[in-house]
Amino acid sequence: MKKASSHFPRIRPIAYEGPATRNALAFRHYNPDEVVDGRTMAEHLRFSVAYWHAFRGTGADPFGPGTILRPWESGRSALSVAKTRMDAAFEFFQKIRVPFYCFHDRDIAPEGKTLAASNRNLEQLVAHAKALQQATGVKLLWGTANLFSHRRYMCGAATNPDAHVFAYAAAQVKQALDATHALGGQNYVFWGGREGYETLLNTDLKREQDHLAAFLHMAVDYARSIGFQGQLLIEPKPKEPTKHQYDFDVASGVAFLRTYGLARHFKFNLETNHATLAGHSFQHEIEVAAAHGMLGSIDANAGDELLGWDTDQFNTNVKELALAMVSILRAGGLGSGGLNFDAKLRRPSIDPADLFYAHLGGMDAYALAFKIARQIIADGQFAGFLQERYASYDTGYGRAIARRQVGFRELNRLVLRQLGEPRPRSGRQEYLENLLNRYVHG
Ligand code: XUL
Ligand code: CO
Repeated sequence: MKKASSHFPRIRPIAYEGPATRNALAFRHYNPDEVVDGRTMAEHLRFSVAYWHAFRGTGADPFGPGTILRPWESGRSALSVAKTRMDAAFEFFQKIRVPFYCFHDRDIAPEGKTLAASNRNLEQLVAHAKALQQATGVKLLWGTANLFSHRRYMCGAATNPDAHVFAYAAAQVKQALDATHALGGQNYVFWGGREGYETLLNTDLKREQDHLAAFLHMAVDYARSIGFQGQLLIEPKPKEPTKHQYDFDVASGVAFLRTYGLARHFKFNLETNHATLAGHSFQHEIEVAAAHGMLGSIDANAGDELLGWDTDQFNTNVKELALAMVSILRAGGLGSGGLNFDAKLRRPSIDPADLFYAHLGGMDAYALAFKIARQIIADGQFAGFLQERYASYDTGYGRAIARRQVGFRELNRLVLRQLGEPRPRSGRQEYLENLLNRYVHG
């Protein structure tokens, strides 16, 4: 591999300088090498850059083409541009000090005229990525296939009414699984970009979900057949681009996976902005996934409270992230998952430096949230409150209820003869909100 000159000549690797630093290109809270409980912060947080936003995002919106012009986006052919772009990407990964990245097949390699040509392009870029991974130590958190941009997928991929499109999508995912496996990907993600509908007038909802399940079973079988050990993940999103998406949220995802005998093969990749689009908080989705033992990975971003679409912003809301981290840590962490910045620069953020400000801000916010969450858990005040709130289920008839050892007849007798009227107790919400503020703001 030819050693390219720097694509970010004016930016040095980002260093940890502590909370007091005035250097905007330094970490204030994220110290990748700091050891906490026997593991480095880098190992705890497992940050990842999303290739599609950081290196394919142009700032385009429905009202105008891209504004973000990168010097590496020029060359003899689409393939040579793809390779130079990847060199720039790995330089960025190193300088921003993320241990992982994620991609869609079509982010890293151009689509060809035929599937065979697309596959050949992907193979070339996988070889290039492999060399760059070896040279830098940056690893693949997860791979996925883009089954939503090309017009063939306008009515979905696995849920397309035309079996021909289903077959094409299967062939594409086969190749994307091969690529992910070849690069040692630790997970593989299924985000159902157009697996939903625009109108029920032309949609057989039951058949489409049956087909989606068939597709996922095929993916499980194929992944196992090639020896892929990574975790398979479903990424829920309620809408956008379709009006209704089948993997609406974690709860509907769990119901779908259980219905079709898929639950033991999958966990969830939760995206903050997808949670809020579904009318949930980020922490809610984490708690629901954790309750089912299916918390897999995080697409770290944020929406805008005033907008109803997926704005994919970098999240700097430490309070929201502290609550999320409490739930993640209580669930035992993310395992093979990580914190992937599925977030993009705003249209006017056109300088390469903006890529650095954006990611380091997100990393610092998560690192601070991690520290706050650890303090909250260590102090045990919230946990103690919860334990006491539910204590009546720990002994006596309460325990018998929880263990399903009593029924309506016994409880009816108990209330009539002994317990009488319950004595309500305060939920103490305002007290708890104040307590939380003390941890977040001091
Ligand atoms: C879209 C989205 C995707 C997935 C991967 O909203 O989040 O980028 O993360 O396909
Ligand atoms: Co995402």
